[in-house]
Amino acid sequence: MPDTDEHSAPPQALDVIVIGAGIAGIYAVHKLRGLGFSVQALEAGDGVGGTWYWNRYPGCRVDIQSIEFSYSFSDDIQQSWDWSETMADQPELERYLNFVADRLDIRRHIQLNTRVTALTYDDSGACWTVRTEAGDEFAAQFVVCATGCLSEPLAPPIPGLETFAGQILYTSRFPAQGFDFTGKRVAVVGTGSSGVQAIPVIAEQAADLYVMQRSAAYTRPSPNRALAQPEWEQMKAGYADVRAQERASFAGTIYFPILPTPGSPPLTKRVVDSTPEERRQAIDELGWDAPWSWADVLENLEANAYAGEMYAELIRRVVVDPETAAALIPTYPVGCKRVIIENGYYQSFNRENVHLVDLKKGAITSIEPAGIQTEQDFFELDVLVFATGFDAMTGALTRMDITGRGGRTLREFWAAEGPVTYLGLQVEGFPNLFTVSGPGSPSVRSNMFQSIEQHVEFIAGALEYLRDKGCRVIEPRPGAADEWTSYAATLVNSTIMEADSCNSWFLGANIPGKKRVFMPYFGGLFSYRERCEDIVRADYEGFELSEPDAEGSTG
Ligand code: N01
Repeated sequence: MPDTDEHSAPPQALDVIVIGAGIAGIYAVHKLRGLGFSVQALEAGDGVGGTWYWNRYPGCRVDIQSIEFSYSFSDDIQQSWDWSETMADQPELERYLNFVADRLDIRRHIQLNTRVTALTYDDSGACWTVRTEAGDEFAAQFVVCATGCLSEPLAPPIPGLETFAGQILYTSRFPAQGFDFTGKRVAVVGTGSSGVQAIPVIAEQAADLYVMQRSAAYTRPSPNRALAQPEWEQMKAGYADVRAQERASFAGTIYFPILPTPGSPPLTKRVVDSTPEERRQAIDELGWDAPWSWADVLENLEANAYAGEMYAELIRRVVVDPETAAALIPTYPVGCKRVIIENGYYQSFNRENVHLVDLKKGAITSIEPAGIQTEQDFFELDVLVFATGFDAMTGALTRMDITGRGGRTLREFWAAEGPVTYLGLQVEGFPNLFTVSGPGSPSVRSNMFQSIEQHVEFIAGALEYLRDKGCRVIEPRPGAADEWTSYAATLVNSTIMEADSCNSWFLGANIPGKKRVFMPYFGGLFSYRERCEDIVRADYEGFELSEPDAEGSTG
C-alpha cells in the first residue's frame, strides 16, 4: 500500500478516507499515514478542530482538566504546548488542535470545505465510494468515520422560525468572529451545557436576556483558574504519571469535577442513612460537592432524590427570587444527564436584565418576525440563540447515505434496530467501515481524547493486521454486534440512567421517534480497553477477516 501524495494519486489508490478533522480525524490521519497507508481526510468545516471548531459560542469551555483533555500519544506535543487555564476554553482548544495539525504536518492530507453526503460499498472490490456535497467522488478500501458524537445540531421545529426579522444564532454554528450582544434583546432557547455556559456571558452584554428553559439542569461551579507558567511547568513534568493514572482510571480521567479528587478516601456514607441535619451540614461544609459526597447517589432513585433535594437547597441559596429559584430546580434524577460545569450561571438570574421563562408553564408556540410567542406571553427580541442540542452519537452517521452490503442503509438499519454495533467500531453488513467513538463505546462517558486515541490505535492495528495477513475485508462476524450491544445494555439496565423521567440525549430521548437506547458504553474505558486488548490477542475475535468475493459475500 503506497504512501501516496493525494495531489498526484488517482482516487482509487487511497487506502483510507477519514471523514472529519477533529480530535479523531487528526490523530487517525497521522497514525495511518505513519503506518504507510495512503489517507485522505474530508472535513466539512473550513478549518480543523471538529467540535472545537464549530462550537464557538461565548463561554464555551471543556469540563475536565486541560492537562487531561489533550493527546497523550506524543510527548513532544505534550511538552511543546502550554495551557493557560486549568480547564481550557474553546479558542484555546481550537488553537491547540491547529497546533497539533501543524506539528504533525498533516494538513496536506486534509481537504477542507468538503461535506461527505454518501458512502456506498462495492462488495466485489471491497471498496467504498465516497461522495461529497459538491458532487466529487473518492474511492477507498477503508472509511474511518471520525464524525464526532455531538456534531449533528438540532434545529428546533418551531413554526415561523424563518420569519424572524432579527438575528438567529446557533451555539453549535456560532460565527467565528463572535457576536456583540450589547444593547440587544436576546433569547437563549435551551439550558443544556451549551446554553448554561453561554448565558452568563451573554447576560453581561445584552440589554435583556430571556432564558427559555424547558428542563432545568444540574450544574456545579467550574473550578477553572489561570495556570501560571511555573505551576504549568511543574505539571508538565508530571505528564507520565498523569497519563498512567488516566489509563488505570475508570473513564480515562482523574480530575473530573464531580468525582472525588485523586487520593481522597473512597466514599462510604450512604445518603439513605443520613439525617436531615447531616445533609444540611454537608451543604454548609461542602457546597456544590455535597450532593456528590455520598456513595449511593447514583445507585437508586431513593438515594438520588436526596441529592436532588440538596441541589434544590443550593440553588435557593444563590438565586434571590424564590419563584425563579423554584423554576431552576430540576425534576429528573441527578446524574442521568450530563452534569454541567458552569461559570456564574445561577448568579446570572440575580441580574435585573435576565429573565427566566419557564416553558413548562407555557411552551413556545411560534416565532414571529418580532420575537417569540409562548402560550403565555410574547417576547420582543433582536437576537435568538438556539442551544437546543444534537442528534447525538448516531446523527452524524445517519445524516449520510451509508449503503452497505446488499443495499442496506445504516439509517434504516439503526432506525429499526437501534444503534447495534460491535464495540462501537463496526456495524454488521458494513465491511471496512469504522466509527470512532461510535455508539456502544465509552466515548462521551469518558475522556474523549483517551477514548479516541484507543479507537484510532485499535483501527490502525486492525488494518496493519489485515495487511500482514493479506486480507482485504474486515467486518463483525454474524451475531457479534448483537451480542456486544445486548451485553452493553445489561450494564445500564435498571440504573438511574434509564429512568422514565430522564429524557437525556444519551438515550436519544431528545429526538422524537428515535429509538430509546442508552448509546454510550457504560462500563468505563478501562474495562472496555481490556476487552479490546483481549479481542486483539485472540486474533480479532468477533471480527471476520476475508478476501472480497465475486459473488458479493465474504468468507
Ligand atoms: O445540548 P443538550 P447541549 N424548545 O441536549 C432544550 C456536550 N457539551 O448542546 O432537556 C425549547 O444538553 C433542551 O430541553 P429538554 C455535553 O456532553 C459539553 O447543551 O429537551 N427547548 C435542553 O435544555 C452536553 O451534554 C460542554 O427539555 C428546547 C437544550 O435545549 C452535550 O454537549 C459544553 C427545544 C439542549 O441541551 C449537549 O449539550 C457544551 C425546543 N424546541 C456541550 N429543543 C462542556 O462543558 C431542545 N431544547 C465540555
